[in-house]
Amino acid sequence: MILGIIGKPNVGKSTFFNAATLLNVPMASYPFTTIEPNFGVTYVSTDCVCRTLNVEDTPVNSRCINGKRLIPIKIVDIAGLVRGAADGRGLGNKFLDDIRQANVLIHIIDASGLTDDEGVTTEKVNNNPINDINFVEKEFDLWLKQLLLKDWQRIANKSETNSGKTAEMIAERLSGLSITEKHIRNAAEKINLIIEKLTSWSDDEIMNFCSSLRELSKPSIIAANKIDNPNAKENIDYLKSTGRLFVPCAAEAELLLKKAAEIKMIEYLPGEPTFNILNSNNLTNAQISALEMVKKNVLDIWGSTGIQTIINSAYLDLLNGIIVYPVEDENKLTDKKGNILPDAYIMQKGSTAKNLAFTIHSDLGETFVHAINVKTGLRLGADYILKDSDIIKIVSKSSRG
Ligand SMILES: Nc1nc2c(ncn2[C@@H]2O[C@H](COP(=O)(O)OP(=O)(O)OP(=O)(O)O)[C@@H](O)[C@H]2O)c(=O)[nH]1
Ligand SMILES: [Mg+2]
Repeated sequence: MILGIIGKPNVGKSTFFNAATLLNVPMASYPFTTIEPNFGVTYVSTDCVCRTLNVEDTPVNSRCINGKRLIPIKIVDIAGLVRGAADGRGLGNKFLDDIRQANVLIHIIDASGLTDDEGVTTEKVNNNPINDINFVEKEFDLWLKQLLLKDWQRIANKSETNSGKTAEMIAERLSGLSITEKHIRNAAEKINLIIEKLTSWSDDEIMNFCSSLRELSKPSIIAANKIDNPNAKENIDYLKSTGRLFVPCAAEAELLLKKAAEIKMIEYLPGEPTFNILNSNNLTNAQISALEMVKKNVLDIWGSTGIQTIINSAYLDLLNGIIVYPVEDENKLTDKKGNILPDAYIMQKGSTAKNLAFTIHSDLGETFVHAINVKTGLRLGADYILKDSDIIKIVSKSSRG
């Protein structure tokens, strides 16, 4: 699973990426600072079961800080997108090619309204963030449509003789885009189009199909960035009135806090509404005033920088993720080496005990016998539907030796 960051140029995509990963990719106040995609690792954060069980854990595949389990995920930051990109403007389709593997998107907009359509910094406030959202999504849909139309006639001809295989053929055409046959079937069904009758689809219907396919295969959350700027308030109120899923955020503030925490200047956990200065005697006046600005303009008004909420929401809400903790020793809650609650896995809601076994290792899936719900001691069958925060022992023929 990969989390992709998209948006028009200069809205703060790379700043968000750096804040999320603590990498140092270039950020600047002009468009197209980023050209090549940046890949990194960030974390989904969840309340760890160690607290409710009152045990001290020793995580292996993840981290646990103050009772928050941090599970690593991949994230990619790409070039900005301008109107006409699908026809080659700006960096053209390059951006779109870089995002093809993403399973879920964070779509960043500049809530301060101080960047124009092309991402150039302006004096005049642009008060319609929905326009920015719409054009970025439209470029995505146009790009998808171009890809699809490349093979349209062949798929249409074959579909007439080989009814039932159309979704499979489209999935093949779009392979490498993390789009499945199921996405394709559901996308058509959602807008009442019959996939087997695609030869009769109008141009508008093909375009609607592409939008529907984008929404299902690359669900997105809007990150309304730069909320430290007072101009943002009006745009945020406006966004609220539209009913779109969005989270206000301040990428620059998060970056500053995380960097300060990294050098032990402050104590700060992503997502928290406050931070503690560890030793104010060592701070310069400039550092103190930067931290005060973050507190005054972001945390006190908005409750958090929003970055962790957005990452969590992408995985846990949009991708329907739950967290499960497999262990090998159900009494000690350990793996073979004695690590306590070593691993946390993000699984999709609806996944079964057997799915978990396969996710851990294909051998474990193939030789699955049953599972144990460690909290209740109950024996579970292969079809048991996992719940959030479950601790599971998989019993397999191989594990029974
Ligand atoms: N006020 C404010 N400025 C921000 C924030 N996040 C980013 N910026 C500024 O916005 C400008 C653009 O930031 P980048 O991260 O380079 O933006 P980008 O979207 O990656 O830009 P491209 O790669 O050119 O598409 C920089 O001057 C950042 O300092 C924020 O939370 N608040
Ligand atoms: Mg960038």
